[in-house]
Amino acid sequence: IKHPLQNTWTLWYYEHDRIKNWEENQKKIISFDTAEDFWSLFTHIKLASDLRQGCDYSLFKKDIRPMWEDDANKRGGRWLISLDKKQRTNDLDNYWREVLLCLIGEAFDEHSDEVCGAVVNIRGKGDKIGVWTADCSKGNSVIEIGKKIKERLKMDRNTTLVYQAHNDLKVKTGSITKNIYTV
Ligand code: M7G
Repeated sequence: IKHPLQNTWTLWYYEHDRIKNWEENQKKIISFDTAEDFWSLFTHIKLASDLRQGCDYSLFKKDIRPMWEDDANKRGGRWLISLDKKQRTNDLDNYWREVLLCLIGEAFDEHSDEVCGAVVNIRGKGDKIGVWTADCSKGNSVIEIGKKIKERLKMDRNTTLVYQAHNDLKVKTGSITKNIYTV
C-alpha cells in the first residue's frame, strides 16, 4: 500500500508561446496523492534547471489553478525566493525539491491550510520560486510559513525573504512591488 498524502496535488507546466495568452499556456500535467507517485513523477520529469528560459512548473492543491484569478488565490500572495544567475547551478533544484516536500508533507503545521501551491519561474534575469498562500491579511500564518521555508531551505539569517500580494503584482506598473512582510 502506498503512503497517502494529506492533499491531492496537481503539477502544471507553463511554456511561453506568444500567439497564445498567458492562461492558455498553463498546462495541467498530472495529479497525485501518494508519496510514491510524487517521487515517480519527480524523477521522471526534467529538473527545473533543465527547463528552457520562460518556462514554469507549478504545484497546486487540486482544484486551485496556478493563477491570481483563482478564488483560492485572489486574496493571497507569495513568499518570493529570488535567485541570482549563479544559483541555477547550486541552489535552484535543491530549493525547488525542498519546497515541494514542504507542500506535500504539510510542513507548515496548522498553517498548511493557508498554502495554495508553489511556482518556479526559469528566467534569464534570475530564477524565482514563489510559495503562494491564500490570504494576505492572515499575517501570523503568513509569517510562520515564511519562517518555515527559510528554515527548511537552510537559508542564513542574512537572506531576506519577501512576501508580495498578488493584487500588487497585478497592478504593477514599474519594477517595484511592495513587500508586505519579510522574514
Ligand atoms: P511571471 O511569469 O510571474 O514573471 O509574470 P516574470 O515577469 O519574471 O516573467 C509575467 C507575466 O505573466 C505577468 O506580467 C502577467 O502578464 C502574466 N501572469 C503571471 N501570473 C502569475 C499571472 C496570473 O496569475 N494571471 C494572469 N492573468 N497573468 C499572469
